[in-house]
Amino acid sequence: MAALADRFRSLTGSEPEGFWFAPGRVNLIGEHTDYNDGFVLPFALERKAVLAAGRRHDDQLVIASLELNEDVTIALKDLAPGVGGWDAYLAGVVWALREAGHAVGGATLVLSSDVPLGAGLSSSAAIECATVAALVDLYGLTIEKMDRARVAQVAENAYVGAPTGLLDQAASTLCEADAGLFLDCRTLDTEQVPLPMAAQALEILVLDTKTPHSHVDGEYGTRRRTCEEAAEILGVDALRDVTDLDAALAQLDDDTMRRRVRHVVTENARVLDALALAREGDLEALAPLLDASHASMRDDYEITVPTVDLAVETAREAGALGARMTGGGFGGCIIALVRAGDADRIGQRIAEAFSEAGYGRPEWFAATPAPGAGQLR
Ligand code: GAF
Repeated sequence: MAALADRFRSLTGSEPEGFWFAPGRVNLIGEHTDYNDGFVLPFALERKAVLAAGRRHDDQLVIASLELNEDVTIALKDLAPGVGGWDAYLAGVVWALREAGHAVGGATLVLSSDVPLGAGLSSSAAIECATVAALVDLYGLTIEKMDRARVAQVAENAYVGAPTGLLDQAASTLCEADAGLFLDCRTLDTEQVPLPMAAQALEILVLDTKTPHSHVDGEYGTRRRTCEEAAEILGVDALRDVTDLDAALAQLDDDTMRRRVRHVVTENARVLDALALAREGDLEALAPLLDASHASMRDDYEITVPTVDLAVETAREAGALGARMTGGGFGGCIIALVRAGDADRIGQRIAEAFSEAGYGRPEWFAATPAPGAGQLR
């Protein structure tokens, strides 16, 4: 925060009005269900994007990044979708708030984030949600948390141009410490689900395979379009509405489409099963659901890659109770449910397997469910 304040002072000659943050997330279960009006169960990480922020009175947006050592100045009147690079994640939020009719003026926003980029841990949602949190407080806006998440999603969809669902922004905004966030992406009902990992002598290993992924890439959009086409053929609003999977599969001619539908429908069921188990407080029982989710993403949704599959298999061989890829796919991170104290040993074992296979060294940490966006001071 001292470095953020220094940079803020060098840009403005004054002190920041405050510091705001929003976290990255892992998704415990419920992958590619959000844009099918389905269910998700993420939790927030301690890794976060932090902003030193203050209002400006010259109708300019000054955005700086400590890590990139860059700054960008944009006039509010020039904000337009498709414009900008890394700064679009912040500028897009200002644009989305103003489009929604909120009285937001200029701002200086100095960013630092320790959420790894392109690792499937929602580094972009963390930046967007921290920006929403800062602007809401700076400009005295009244916006409920779910609507804040939706503004951040508009920034991602319309301004940055990535056709993602609400999972990441909802997690970054609404999660609470020591809990998962169950979200029904149609009704937007939520439930904070206690995840007392330590009390049950468990922990979640998060391992970054370092195989980068990107949502602006075509594969995510292709999966989404296939789901929408399938819903249309099946005569439902969204795949969430498929109640008889076998009957639905019998109506589809295309094998790829059938497998995409099977993933979404079975994944939604797994989230509901996971919710029921977590409500009962039986966290170890989540393990087979994590394994089944991974198999479904690998075989039916086809969004895993060899590094991710090797990490999951090795985690299990090394004693993880269950493991799966987390996030949008095509690289990024896995999570593994492990006995307390095992995370580092299992991470080391995966690193050895990567080395034997000629892959680069992964990075890992044990995750604790952390709170969503807010003001630091
Ligand atoms: C990415 C997207 F941003 C989310 O909306 C979600 O679809 C996820 O991939 C897959 O579950 O993180």
